[in-house]
Order: sequence, then C-alpha cells, then structure tokens
Amino acid sequence: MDFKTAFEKEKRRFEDCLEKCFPPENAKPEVLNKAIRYSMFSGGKRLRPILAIWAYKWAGKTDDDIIPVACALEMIHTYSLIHDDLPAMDNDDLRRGKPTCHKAFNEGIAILTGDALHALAFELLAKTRKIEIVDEVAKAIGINGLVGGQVVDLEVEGKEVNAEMLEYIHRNKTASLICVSLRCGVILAEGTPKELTAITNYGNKMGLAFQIVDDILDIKGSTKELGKTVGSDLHQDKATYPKLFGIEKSEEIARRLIDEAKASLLTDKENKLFYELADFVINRVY
Ligand code: GRG
Repeated sequence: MDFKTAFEKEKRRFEDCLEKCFPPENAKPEVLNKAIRYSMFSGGKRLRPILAIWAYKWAGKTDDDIIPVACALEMIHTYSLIHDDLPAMDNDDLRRGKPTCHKAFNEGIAILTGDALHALAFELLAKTRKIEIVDEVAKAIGINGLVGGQVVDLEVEGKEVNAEMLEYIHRNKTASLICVSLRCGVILAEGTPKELTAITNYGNKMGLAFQIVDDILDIKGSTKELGKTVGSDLHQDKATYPKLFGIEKSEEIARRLIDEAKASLLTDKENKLFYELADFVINRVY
C-alpha cells in the first residue's frame, strides 16, 4: 500500500472513532455541540492522531487502546486553532476552507468551544489510567509548550527576531504537540527507553520542519490548497523562517531537519511509514 492510501485509510478509521466522542448536535447546549462538530469535522489532515497511532504500532502494539489518546490530541490541536484564529490572536476568517469558528458562531462561543474541547481531551486522556500520558500532554501544551510558544509569537509581531527566538517559538507552538503525539504512542505501548528517545528526536526535528514548511506555504501556497488565508504571516509581520532567512535557505533548513529526523529512527525497526511521512512534510513545499 502506498503512503497516501495508508494515511487516508488510517484517517477514515480514526474519524469514525472521533465521531463517537461528541454529543449529537441537537443535544444541549445546542450551539456548543454544533460549534464543536463544526470545528472538529471541517477537514484537517489529522496528522497528530495518526502520529500517535503509528508510534503505538511502531512500538509493537496492535490493539485500539491508543484511539482515545489520538482523539484527545486532535481535540487539543483543533482547540488551539480555534483560539489562534480569534481576533485577539491571529484574527483569521478562514480555516480548513471554511469560516473560522468565531465567524461561523461568535467569539464567546469560539472561546468556549476551545475550552470544552480542552476539558473533553483531558477526560479521555485520564481514561487511559496512565498518569504519565496526562502529565506529558499537559506539559507539552502549557507554559513550556504551545501556550509559551504562542505568547512569544504574539509578543514579537512586528519586531526583529534572531534565529534562537524563532526556533523557540516554532518548537513550542508546533513541534511540541507533534512530538508529544508520537511520545504518547510509545509510552502507552510501553516501548523501550531507546524507542522513546528515537521517536522524540524524530518528532522534534520533523515538528520544527513542519512549522518551517507552514511558514513557506504561507508565501508559496494557495488559499484553495491550504484552506486558510495565505500571506497572513506577512500581513501581520509574524516571526517566520522566510522572513529571517529567505525562502531558499528556509527550504534548505527544513530539508536538513527532515534528513536528521529520518536518521534518528532505529535501524533495526520498520520505519517506512515514518520515513514517508517525513518526506510528505517536506514535499508539501515543492
Ligand atoms: C493550550 C492547546 C492550547 C492552545 C493555546 C492558541 C495557542 C495556545 C496556540 C496556537 C498554536 C498554533 C496554532 C500553532 C500552529 C500549528 C500549525 C502548523 C497548525 C496547522 O496544522 P495542520 O497543518 O492543520 O496540521 P490541519 O488543519 O491539517 O489540522
């Protein structure tokens, strides 16, 4: 099976499970359940849950115990996008090809939809009865993770940043959730310390490359392809790799990170899907 087919198959299987996590649209409070389903089922690659599922299998498990964790990770990701799009943050009108949550509903409902997804995500993580999983995810999205990265990202808008600050922002706001998705797979599968270190190195490098590619696509991509307004980083004078290094050098950095990510994996394991996934990340810019 080629990579695209394997990814799409996993995505469909995952989405069938995700669908069962939420109350129906007509359950009370209707507007909240509508906004949750609107945001959760508007498209999206489902990268983070698929990373968790594949890491779980890579570490040797074949059962479905990882699925609630995968659902939680996609809820947290979607919650971060809803809040990121708010007028108080990036003020975007379009996400996954549709009006953003606050445009389709209103700002209050968008904030609360994120809050509800956050709560539900931790309810699902707690069901694993593995405190390590809850702890890992909480740390990855907090002060030294998504929130920290986002705060510095907002703080430096319109200012000059150096490479170190830029890497801090990208590692925290993006690589952190990507990396913890992979780690959760290996931790829940009770993988070896060697496996956990290898997948962490892979996730950190691939996650950073993913955000650099996202920066490049904001310049090179099209709204139709990406489902979000392109050029918004430039418009808001965001700290990005192309702004600091130019497009060509940014592509070179991303390519090097992808090579290093692939080299982090263990040679005595079946890494095909992770190699191809890393290639998919970089090939999005060409
Ligand atoms: C505590 C979860 C949480 C969030 C609060 C708002 C915020 C802090 C952080 C925002 C971080 C953010 C939006 C980073 C950008 C990450 C990124 C590259 C998103 C796009 O990911 P894709 O391409 O999106 O996987 P799809 O739509 O395919 O799911």
